[in-house]
Amino acid sequence: MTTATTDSVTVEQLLGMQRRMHEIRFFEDITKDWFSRSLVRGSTHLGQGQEAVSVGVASALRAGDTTTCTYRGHATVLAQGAPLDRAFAEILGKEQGLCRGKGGSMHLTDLSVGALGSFAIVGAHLPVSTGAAWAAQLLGTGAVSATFFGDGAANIGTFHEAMNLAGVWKLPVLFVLENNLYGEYSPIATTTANTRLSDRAAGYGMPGVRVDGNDVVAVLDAAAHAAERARAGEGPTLMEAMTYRQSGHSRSDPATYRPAGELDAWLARDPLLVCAGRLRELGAADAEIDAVREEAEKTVHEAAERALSWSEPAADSRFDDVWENR
Ligand SMILES: Cc1ncc(C[n+]2csc(CCOP(=O)(O)OP(=O)(O)O)c2C)c(N)n1
Ligand SMILES: [Mg+2]
Repeated sequence: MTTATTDSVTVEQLLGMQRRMHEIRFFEDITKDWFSRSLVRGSTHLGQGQEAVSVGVASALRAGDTTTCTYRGHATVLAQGAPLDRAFAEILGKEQGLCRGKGGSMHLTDLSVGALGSFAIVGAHLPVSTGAAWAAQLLGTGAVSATFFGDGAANIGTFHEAMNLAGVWKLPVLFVLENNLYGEYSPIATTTANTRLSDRAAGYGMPGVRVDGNDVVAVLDAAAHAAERARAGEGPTLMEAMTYRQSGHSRSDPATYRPAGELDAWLARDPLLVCAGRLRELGAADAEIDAVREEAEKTVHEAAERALSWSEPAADSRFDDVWENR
């Protein structure tokens, strides 16, 4: 696993990343609470514990770059810069939601920040990001596409097809594999012969790196290197970020299948704690670190209140934006 030093970041940058991770954590906690109070229809897939992957990669991207992600995608879309209140509104099915309330938790999308979509079909989005990268290559924009997916998705056909095409055409794609050790309720070793998924990059002619996905600095370093290669025309990278979802697969899963002690070991390496440690290494004071958390809490709670106060879509708008009107 590649390790990182804090040489590549300033205290200010890292405090910004810590703030964003706190915002995402508060967002997920509030969403969980809303589901338990039946304020939301459908299901939700929370990603507490995986925030450093999205925030680290987003910090390596720039305006014009694009992302796609999964149904466990709140963090990725928020890290790209989607507004908290409109993301909350989408989950609540409100008119002001990112997709005017028609997508919900599993489909957060915000084209204005390059977030091309969250996909509920496992693996469906890897070819979408590969296509966006092909467009960037043809148009010479210099943009990079990052696609986020799970360890389970690495066993889906589209993973191999997208990786192969990106490898052979040297497309500017960053394949971000969030290895959280489980696909739904199945531990990775019960579904996957070689659990070192970064090895698969070799089959498609691209570098494969395995990073500590709970260390936002390690993720940033690896993503910045991959993005630089992609922009220079050197092609895609597979980045396997080792991480852990602290709750179950979806809201209905109590995750009782996990071995005793596993969750506690990962909670001790919570990305917020790891980042706070990094900040102290850089000389940040505890008061600064605490202030970032408090500001994030206030911002997210205010956004949640706004979203709750917004209205339901009008019944006669139910077919608007379902098909493209030409
Ligand atoms: C094509 C397809 N097959 C099965 C499912 C059901 N399903 C939803 S999530 C999931 C597990 C995916 O695991 P992983 O890729 O590791 O992502 P994680 O949920 O751990 O983030 C499965 C099998 C689906 N949505 N799409
Ligand atoms: Mg998984």
